[in-house]
Amino acid sequence: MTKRAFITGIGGQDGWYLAQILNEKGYEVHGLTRRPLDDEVIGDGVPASDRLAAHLHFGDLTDSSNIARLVREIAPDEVYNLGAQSRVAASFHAPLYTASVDGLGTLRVLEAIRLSGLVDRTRFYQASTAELFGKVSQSPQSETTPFYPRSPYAAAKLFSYWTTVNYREAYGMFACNGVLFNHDSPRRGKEFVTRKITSGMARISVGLQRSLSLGNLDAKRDWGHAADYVRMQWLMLQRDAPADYVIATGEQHSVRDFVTWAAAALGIEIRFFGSGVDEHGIAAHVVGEAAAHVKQGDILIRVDPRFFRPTDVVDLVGDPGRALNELGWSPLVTARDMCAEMVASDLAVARRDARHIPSEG
Ligand code: F7E
Repeated sequence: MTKRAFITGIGGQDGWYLAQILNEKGYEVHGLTRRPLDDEVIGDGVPASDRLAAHLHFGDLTDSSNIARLVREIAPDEVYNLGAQSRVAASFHAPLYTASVDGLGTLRVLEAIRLSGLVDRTRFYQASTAELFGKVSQSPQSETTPFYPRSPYAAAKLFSYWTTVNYREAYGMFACNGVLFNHDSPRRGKEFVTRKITSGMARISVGLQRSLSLGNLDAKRDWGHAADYVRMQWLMLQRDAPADYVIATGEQHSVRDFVTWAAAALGIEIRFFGSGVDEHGIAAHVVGEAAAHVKQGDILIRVDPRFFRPTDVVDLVGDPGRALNELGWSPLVTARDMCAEMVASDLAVARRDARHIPSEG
């Protein structure tokens, strides 16, 4: 029997990687998306929409009746609730919308499953987040670490986490939380710091941009690769019994480290001087193609307080021990290798863009 999966947020980074895996496993894949799939051409030259064999359904998580109809009609074996307003900084500007999508949206999907009489059939995965740990009380963070959300995004996700647990306990639903630490890839949106850095540095290296402005360079994250993390999302729903898992690499790096790696992958050695808003990243040594556009002493990185958050989460690192012990999962890609992959992809795009800019005179 062909299994049917329903992915909310199929148009996002994780939706894309997960749909690929499910396609390979022979699932019939359905996806909810607010807009036509991303046609952004990344380094591999292929638009995301070309690679997905999925039935797309238009709508979003604020629309209860649409979700109820879709769940009833699709009658999925597995639901992956990846849809979200996932930008933490934006959630401070749009807290009510964020609460509706990231909090109530989960309840809408769970209720649709319950009211369609699918509680015994449909397995449910909730995209929970390391942002739940927020102002952390212990390091590394595991399945037993207390939550302390620090943004409207995290507060909404807290509601979804506990709602998922409650549907498991109240109705016996196979419902799981994956508490995922940051996971990125060449398909990450440019509003997230990793892709902002790899895209910005690639553009600097080909002369399309002079410098890059960032916020808190001291923030530390546990970065993994999205392709590794969606494997774990699928694995969680194949267990005999539902449970919640932390998904992380166990390694922590700062935003400043990530900038240094991205620059190094482009032949630029960056050194940081100054502190706070006066900190600068300066090109100390440049080799290869970048040397045509970047000179020693150029200021490449600036700090702009516009990118600070009213309350930030500054010190995340996960303990993926349970995922390893119970599911045999461990990440294959390190943060630094992921950074190199993202730089290579963004460099291909920047070179294409540079060729299309008519030269002066
Ligand atoms: O920020 C700092 C920023 O926006 C990482 C989402 O997938 O992962 C993601 O949330 C850190 C923060 O991701 C800039 O202050 C410095 O401390 O890449 P980010 P995030 O907020 O960690 C979690 C697990 C999720 O669940 C979320 O949905 O980097 N930072 N300068 C900056 N961040 C951004 N965006 N832009 C900057 O210029």
